[in-house]
Amino acid sequence: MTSTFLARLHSPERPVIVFDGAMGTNLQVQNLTAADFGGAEYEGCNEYLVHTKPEAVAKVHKDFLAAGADVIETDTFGGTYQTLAEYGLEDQVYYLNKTAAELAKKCTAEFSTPEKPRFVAGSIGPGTKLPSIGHISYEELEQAYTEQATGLYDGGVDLFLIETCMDVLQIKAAINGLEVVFKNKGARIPIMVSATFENPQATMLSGSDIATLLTALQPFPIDILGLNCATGPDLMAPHIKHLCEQSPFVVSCVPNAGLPENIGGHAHYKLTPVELKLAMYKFVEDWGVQVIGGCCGTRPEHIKALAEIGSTLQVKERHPEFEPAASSLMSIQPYHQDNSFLIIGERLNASGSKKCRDLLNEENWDGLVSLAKSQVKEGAHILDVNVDYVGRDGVKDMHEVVSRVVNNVSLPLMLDSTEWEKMEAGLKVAGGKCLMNSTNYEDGEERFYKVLEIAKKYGAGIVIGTIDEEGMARTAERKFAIAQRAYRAAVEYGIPAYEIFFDPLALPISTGIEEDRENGKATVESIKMIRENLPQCHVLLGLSNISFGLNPAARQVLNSMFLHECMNAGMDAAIVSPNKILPLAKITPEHQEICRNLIYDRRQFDGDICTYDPLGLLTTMFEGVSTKRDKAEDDKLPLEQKLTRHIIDG
Ligand code: THG
Repeated sequence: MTSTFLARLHSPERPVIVFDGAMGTNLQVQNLTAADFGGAEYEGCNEYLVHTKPEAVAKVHKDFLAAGADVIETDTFGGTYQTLAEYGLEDQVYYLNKTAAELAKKCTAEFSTPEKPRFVAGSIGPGTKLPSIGHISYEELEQAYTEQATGLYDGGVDLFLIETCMDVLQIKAAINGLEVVFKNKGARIPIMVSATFENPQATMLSGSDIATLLTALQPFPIDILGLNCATGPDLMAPHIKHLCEQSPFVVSCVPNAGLPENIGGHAHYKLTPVELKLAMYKFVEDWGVQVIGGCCGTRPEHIKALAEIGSTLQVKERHPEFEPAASSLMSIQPYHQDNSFLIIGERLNASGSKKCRDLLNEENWDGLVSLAKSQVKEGAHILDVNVDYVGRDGVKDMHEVVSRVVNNVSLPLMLDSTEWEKMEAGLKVAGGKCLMNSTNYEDGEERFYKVLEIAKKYGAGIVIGTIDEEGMARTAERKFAIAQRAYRAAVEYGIPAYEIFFDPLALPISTGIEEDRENGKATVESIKMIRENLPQCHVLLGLSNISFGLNPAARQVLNSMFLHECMNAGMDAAIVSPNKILPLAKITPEHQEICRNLIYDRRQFDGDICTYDPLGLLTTMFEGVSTKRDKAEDDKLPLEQKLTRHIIDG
C-alpha cells in the first residue's frame, strides 16, 4: 500500500508540509472545567478529553485546519500505558488512542480537497521515564509503544509522529514498537521522528548532540527527522542546519513560539506569527527544511502564517553527505580515520585481560568503568566490551557494565561476545550506535542471520569473522571466499556495506608450530583481496592475537609492525591496546626486518635444517626486556638489550 502522505511528501514539486500548533495551549484557552475532564481525578489528562469532551479537541483540530495546516496531530501525546497510569487509565490505552485518531480523521475529512489533502499524524510523546538513565527498561517501553500505536493505527492515522524525544534509546524503542505493529498489520505507514534539544546545553536530555542523534537513527527506516519543542527557531538553527547538510531523511522543524518565559508562574511564549514565519522562511528556502509547524505556545495565527509559506516557497534541494560512524550516547566517532585506523580499545575484555576478569568477578562496576575511562586517555576511538567468563551470567554482566559505561564514557562501544544474547543485552541499554563483535558461519546460517537481525533492529554496525561451517579460515583464499559470501548475504539482507567490518583473523605467528607460520602472510594477503573486491566495507583485526605467548616487549614491537603491514594492505580498524602501539620510527630497522621476516615467514633452510628463524631471533633479542624502564636494572643489561629497551620506551 502506498501512502498518500508519502506521495505528497515526495511529489516532484516538493511541497512544504505544514503541521498544526500546540494542542495543550489551545485546550487551555477553552477554560475547561474538572467536569469536562470527567472529574477532578482526571483533570490535566488531555488524552482523556477525546472521551469526555471530544468537541474541545475537535475545536483545536478544526481551528488549525481552517488556518491551513496540512497535518494535524492526534491528542495522544501522553497516550502510553505508563503516562495514562498516572490517572488510573492504563486499561484504556487502545481505546483512547483509537478514539483520538478517529476524531482527528473526522476533522480532516471535513477539510480535505484533492488540491489540499489533509492528514493525521498519530502523536507519540516521550513519556516521563528515560531508558538511558535506567528509569524504565527497553522492553517495557517497546511494548508500551506497540500498544499505543496499535490503537492509533486502527483509528486510521496517516503517519506516526514520535515526538519531543529526549533520549535516543527511547526513540529506538518507539521505532521498534511501531515495527511490531507493521508486522502484525502487514502494512507500513510513514514514521516521523522529532527530537527535543534542551537549552542551554544544546543537547538532548540524554546528552546526545545532533550528530549523535543522526548517526544513531540513520540505520532505521524512518521518513522524516527533525526537532520540536523546548525553544524557538533561533536556538534550533545550528541543529537544523546539520540535519539539512547530512540527513538522508526529510527534515522537519516544529519550534515553540519562542523560549518560554515564566510570568506569574505560567509559561508565556512571545514569538509572533510573523517572527515565526520569517525564521522558517530561511530554513525552508536556504537550507531545505520541508516539514514545518508549531509546538508549545503556537496558536492558529502562527499556523496561518506558516501556511502562507507553504503555498509560496520553494524548498531548497538538498544533497546530504552522511558520514558512516559509531556513536556513544554523547558524540560520534567516524569509521574513517584520516592517516590512521579506527582504534578499538581491547582492555575491557574479561577473556583477554586478567585485570578485567578480576574486576568482573568482584562485581567492581566502578573499577570496570575506570578501566573503560583509562582507554579514552590512551587514544581509543571505540571500546570493545567482553564479559565472557565461565560460570557467570553474561547477559546480566553485559547489562550492568554497559548501562554504567554509557553514562560515564564518551566513546562508542563494540559489544564482544560469541553469544548474541549478551550482545543484545548491551544494545538494550546503549542508546548510541554500537558495533556488534561478531558473527560468522561457524554454527551455520541461522546464527549468522540472527546476529544480522539484531544489528538491523538496534541500528548497529557489525563485525564478521572469516569462520565457516568448516572452521577458521587459514589461507588467504578461504578468508576472502568467506568474506565474499558474507558480504553478499549481509548486503542482500539490508545491511549497508559501510556497516560491515570483516575480520580475516589475526592468528598467532608466535607458537613455532609449523602450520601457524603462514598465519601472518595469509592475513595480509586476504586484507588486500577484501579491500580490492568488496567495496565500502571495513577490515578489522584483533591485532594482539598475533603475538600470544611472546614476552611483552617483543609483542609490542611485533604487534606494531604487523599493524603497519596490515594498514598498508588496506586494514582500517583494529582492536588494540592503543598505548602499546609504537610508531614505525621508534622501531630499529633491524627489528623491523626481523618482524617482517616473521610475518611473511622468510625462514632460510639448508636442506631440512633451518639456518635463519626470525621467531627464534625475536625471542632471544627481547629476553628479559621489560616494557617499563627501570634505570638500575637497565644498566646491568647488555648493550643490545639496552638499545631495545630504549627504543620501546621512546
Ligand atoms: N577479532 C575480533 N574480536 C576479538 C579478537 C579478534 N576480540 C578479542 C580479541 N580477539 C581481541 N582482544 C584482545 C584482548 C587482550 C589480548 C589480546 C586480544 C591480550 N591480553 C593479554 C594476554 O593474553 O597475554 C593479557 C593482558 C592482561 O591480562 O591484561 O593479549 O581477533 N573480532
